[in-house]
Amino acid sequence: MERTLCIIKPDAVRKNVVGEIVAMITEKGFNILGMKMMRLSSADAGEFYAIHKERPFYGDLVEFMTSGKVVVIALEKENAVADYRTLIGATDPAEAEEGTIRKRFASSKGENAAHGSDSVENGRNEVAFFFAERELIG
Ligand code: FUP
Repeated sequence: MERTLCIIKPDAVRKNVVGEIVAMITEKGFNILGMKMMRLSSADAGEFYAIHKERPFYGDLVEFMTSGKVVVIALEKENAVADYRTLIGATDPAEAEEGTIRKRFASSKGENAAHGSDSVENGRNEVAFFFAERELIG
């Protein structure tokens, strides 16, 4: 079983579409192991996106991710990482397929409604970044 991390980003929380996104995820057969609403600190968002530290959009990304509440969701399923990437769609909503979370709810490449882990290893690491093992219910 693979794990992957979903973050429903501040733009989607502000649009009141948390429920619709959770429904899209569970309809695809993902098991929710853990879910919590939180407001990220700059330190947390900066560390989470440390891989992008040298990119020109890093400052705006950290600012956006700390601009309001997020919902972090630990997901499990066979082939979870690739299947969840398919469900969220391309980073840029203009390139995202019909029926994807980003096509429906994202407004730009920066404010794109949902995060998804990009590899099996990152899926496990990103779930562990936000959840203690005892918080995860199989
Ligand atoms: P993704 O894995 O689809 O979330 O995309 P990336 O890991 O490439 O980017 C992570 C986040 O950085 C995106 F969700 C939004 C932000 N970003 C920008 O703001 N501008 C860009 O050109 C690329 C990414």
